[in-house]
Amino acid sequence: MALPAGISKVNQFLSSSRAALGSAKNVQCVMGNEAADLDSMASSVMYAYFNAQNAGTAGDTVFVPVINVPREDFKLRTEAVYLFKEAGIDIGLLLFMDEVDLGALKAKGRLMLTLVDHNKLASFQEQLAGCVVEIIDHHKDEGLFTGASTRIIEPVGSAATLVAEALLAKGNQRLEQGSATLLLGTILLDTVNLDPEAKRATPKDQQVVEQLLKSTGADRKGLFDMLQKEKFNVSALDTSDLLRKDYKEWKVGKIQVGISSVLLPIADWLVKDTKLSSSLDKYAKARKLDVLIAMNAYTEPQFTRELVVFCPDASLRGKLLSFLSGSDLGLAPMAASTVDKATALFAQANQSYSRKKLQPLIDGFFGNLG
Ligand SMILES: [Mn+2]
Repeated sequence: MALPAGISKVNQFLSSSRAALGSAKNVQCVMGNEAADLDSMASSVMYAYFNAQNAGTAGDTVFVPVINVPREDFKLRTEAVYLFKEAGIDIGLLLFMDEVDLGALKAKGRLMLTLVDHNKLASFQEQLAGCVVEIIDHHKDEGLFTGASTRIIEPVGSAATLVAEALLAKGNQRLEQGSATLLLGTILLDTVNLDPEAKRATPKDQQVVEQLLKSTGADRKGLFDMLQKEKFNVSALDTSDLLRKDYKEWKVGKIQVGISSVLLPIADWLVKDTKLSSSLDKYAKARKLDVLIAMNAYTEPQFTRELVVFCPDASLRGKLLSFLSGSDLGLAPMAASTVDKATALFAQANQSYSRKKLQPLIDGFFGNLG
């Protein structure tokens, strides 16, 4: 398949900025937020490209997008995997957080930071605060970095809208097809295809989308539907990826608990992974978990919830399972010959139990164990 028009320029930019990391006097990193969702990733790539175009070949600063998660995590964002591919961007050329030492660049006085899709650094990155020179964001203004040379913070539906606006304002009435596709798909996903009922889209999002549509020739609904579908398409992920895609872990008393939201029916999971119990065991051991819970949720066609409880300690497992079975979760055991005793599978009738609601229930139980 031929690449979208113009995207080779973006790939060349990514390649040369990576290559110049070691030698450039100043490194201006364009960094999205720590959740590294599609908006953060697309906005950082396109805004770094915009900065580099503006700066031209003169100057001793290299502009580089930095994806704020390890490379290993990119595949978990299945909608991003789809859209970057559709736009023609070579993922191998992107720079991920485990591939650059921002602290070392800062120590050498070479680091400048542009924050996109956030305007407050994550707590583990607060030591970089002195390096922030630009902000492009759509979250609530935290009132920080007021001396930044660019400080665009507007409550639009997507940071990509503000990045697209900057690119379009630079005399480009049209963007190259690949770049426009990346920005357009991101805005559509963030605004639920500009749906007024979702209350995400602003007039500016609408206006930018209209302009981007001219550059891509895309079918708006078709692109949105594909992205929405790919967001829930976990077929490329194995059990460990499925578990860590949307995962929280905490300690109650002496008990280490992990809960994952898994977007797959248990029946499909058992087919996909015929050694599910040993995969759960491996995941739990690596994180020193006493209990690992998977909350399976899917719409096929009705919204359905199921629960997997993995607990190798027989005594703890007995207490936990009788507590959960007696709760208002509405659990009905499911049988599967391929899982061992440590793994309990349930259909869950009470659909109101999201992780937010299950967590305090579990906390209460383990808290009372003493
Ligand atoms: Mn965003």
